Amino acid sequence: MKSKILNILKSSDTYVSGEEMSKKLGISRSAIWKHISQLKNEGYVIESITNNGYKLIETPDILTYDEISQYLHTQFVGRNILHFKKIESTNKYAKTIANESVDGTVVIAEEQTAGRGRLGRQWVSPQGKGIWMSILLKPDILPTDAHKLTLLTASSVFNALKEYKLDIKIKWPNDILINNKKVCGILTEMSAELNKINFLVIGIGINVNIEKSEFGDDLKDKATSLKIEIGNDINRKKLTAEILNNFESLYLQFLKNNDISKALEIARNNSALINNYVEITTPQTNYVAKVIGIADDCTLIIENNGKIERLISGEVSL
Ligand code: BT5
Repeated sequence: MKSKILNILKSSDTYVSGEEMSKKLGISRSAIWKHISQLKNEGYVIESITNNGYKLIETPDILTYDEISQYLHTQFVGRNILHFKKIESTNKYAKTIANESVDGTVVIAEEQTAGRGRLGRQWVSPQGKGIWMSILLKPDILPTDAHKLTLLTASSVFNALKEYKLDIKIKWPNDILINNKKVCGILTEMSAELNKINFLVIGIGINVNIEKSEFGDDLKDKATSLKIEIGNDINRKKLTAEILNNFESLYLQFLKNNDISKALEIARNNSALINNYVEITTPQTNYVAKVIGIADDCTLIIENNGKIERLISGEVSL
């Protein structure tokens, strides 16, 4: 109902009376007023004048379904969006609601107070400056194929960012870089049995409108944002939808024909690693190797001391 009221306000450039809305929607005028109050709480600036009605003056920069759906072309990914002003971590939350939530649910927060990277590392997620979201999926694939979805997600983000015409590279397995600095990180987590995935949560963090001065000393030299690279604010709503649109299109292809070739092509053609010497860190050791390519199963092909090896995941630094 709140969305319907918002749509009526959005499509009118004059005042809409409470009575008119109450007739149209079949609810009382006090119910209309309650929904208007909720919208104001979300940040919509709505002017109300006695005898005249309500007028939408300003729409907030928030990543709710009401704001994103105008750009969304998906069948199911992002059709249920759970939006939070502040949360510990969207991945953590998505895992707690996974069993009772529909496939394709997206959890989005304006701010994360305990955003996480891999191995429990911190992910900096300031309020209203990025896209901090998690996609919940329930695919009928083998747990051993789950890592392919990290690559597929990276390729989706790449596709969505392509229009900005920047020097964007995918750093296998889970980073997107602009001018060699990290603009996006992906964290895929799953709950699975040996042969069956219960659910997957794919967390995507993108630095959108963060200023250079807002990165702490530890990140200043290795992180960037779209705003830093482009020089002006970017529409987070459109970008969020574009990522979900691109993701669903690659994901459906993968589910239907087990075909990941398109995502692989993007990851290969725009790889930050291929043909470079990198340092690989495993829990046991670290060593330098040359990256040869990305295999059809999405593992990284490296040449280590003359031997060709494959990595399924890992810490790779340039
Ligand atoms: C990642 O881990 O890159 C995965 C990041 C996933 C974040 C999303 S946001 C929505 C969802 N909810 C969550 O709680 N997480 C996901 P990793 O490869 O381990 O990289 C972590 C490292 O990146 C840190 O140790 C920092 O050095 C660096 N880092 C932290 N915050 C950053 C930021 N905002 N931008 C760039 N680099 C950052």
